[in-house]
Amino acid sequence: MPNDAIKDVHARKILDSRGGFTVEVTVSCAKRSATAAIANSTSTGSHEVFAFPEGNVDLGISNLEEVKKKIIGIGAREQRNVDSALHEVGGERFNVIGGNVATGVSIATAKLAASLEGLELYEYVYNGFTKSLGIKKGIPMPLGNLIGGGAHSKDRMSIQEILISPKDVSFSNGIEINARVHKSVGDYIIGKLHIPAGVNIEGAWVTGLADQENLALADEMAGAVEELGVDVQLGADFAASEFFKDGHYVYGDRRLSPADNVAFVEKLRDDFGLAVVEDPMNEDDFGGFAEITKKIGKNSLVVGDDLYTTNKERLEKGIKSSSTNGVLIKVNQIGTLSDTLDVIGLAHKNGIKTVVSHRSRETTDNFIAHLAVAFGSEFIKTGIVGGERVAKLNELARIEELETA
Ligand code: 2PG
Ligand code: MG
Repeated sequence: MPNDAIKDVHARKILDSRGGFTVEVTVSCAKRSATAAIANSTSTGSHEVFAFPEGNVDLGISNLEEVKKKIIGIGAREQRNVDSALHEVGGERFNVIGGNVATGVSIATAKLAASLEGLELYEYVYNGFTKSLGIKKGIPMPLGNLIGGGAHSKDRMSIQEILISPKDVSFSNGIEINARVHKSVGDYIIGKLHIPAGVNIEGAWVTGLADQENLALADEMAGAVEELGVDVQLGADFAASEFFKDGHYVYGDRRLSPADNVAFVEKLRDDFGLAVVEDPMNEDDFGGFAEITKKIGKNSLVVGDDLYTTNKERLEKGIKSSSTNGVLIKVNQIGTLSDTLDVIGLAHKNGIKTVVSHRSRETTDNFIAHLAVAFGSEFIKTGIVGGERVAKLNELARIEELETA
């Protein structure tokens, strides 16, 4: 047996950042092991794989015990073979072992192979997979969640996330600027507006203000750092499927038809200079996305998250319909690194930009920082504060140091 042959696969139940349960998986060969912890979500896309069989973490773990024989014996460097075995035993849309368990095995395998090669995870993924696709590795910009609404906050704002990203700065400078804007929003709403605000599950401010009021607030606070000579762009993850009710988009007491929503999104883009617009339409409305992309895609990145769920067939459909010029990447939406690499390859071939993203109920694992570099992604979308969020940001600052040394 070659010395990278997988000898054991072990999944254990761990807490996510919201106090729910998720898994981490340890994959071992003769002399080494590696572990990957996988996040949970709140606004889950309908077309994602199932995170756990029947939503039950314990069942995912016990089902993996029964089927892990298929994975044992495969070389850790044989990522595609491990991921194919996961599909064989995992069930349709991973309904047998769960997408989070599959993702844990898949990412832990890549980490183990990287460690056997003596490489950082990002170098291993880049050298072994994405370089040959013509992708250039690079440090993404931080796209940070500043003000929250929607399913993540359950307050007055329908839009799920108001995001910020500084332009033309280094990554480590960028996270400092994002943190500064985040702090100034808190100081302003608590100190000046006397709103007893708090932060949501991703560390974004929950203000009790409505959509446009929050966008105006974010715009003002982002503008305040211009004196430092830095331009901070705004973005928004509408997560519109969450407030698409009976054929209408519901913003407070306003109900917009799909056509009116297209116009409204365009107006918000114009009023607040949104550089990134994620999921502005319902998750199956490839045509509605295309209308928005036609209107604003020249100057803004229109990103599909629930629209694509990191699924190659759905991205193919989006490319045919010119639905977006960007795709959000979350490995556990599809369940394996190989499937994710297929999406990255397809996006690259078609000039679609990629944004690697955290999930709302995270772990302290930092593997998405490495993937964002290896995938040559434009942005890494994560929080601005909170241990499980800064775990990714600080790892990217370390990688930036390695890459610029
Ligand atoms: C999103 C993500 C992360 P969730 O919608 O982009 O912010 O949320 O993990 O709840 O799907
Ligand atoms: Mg989203």
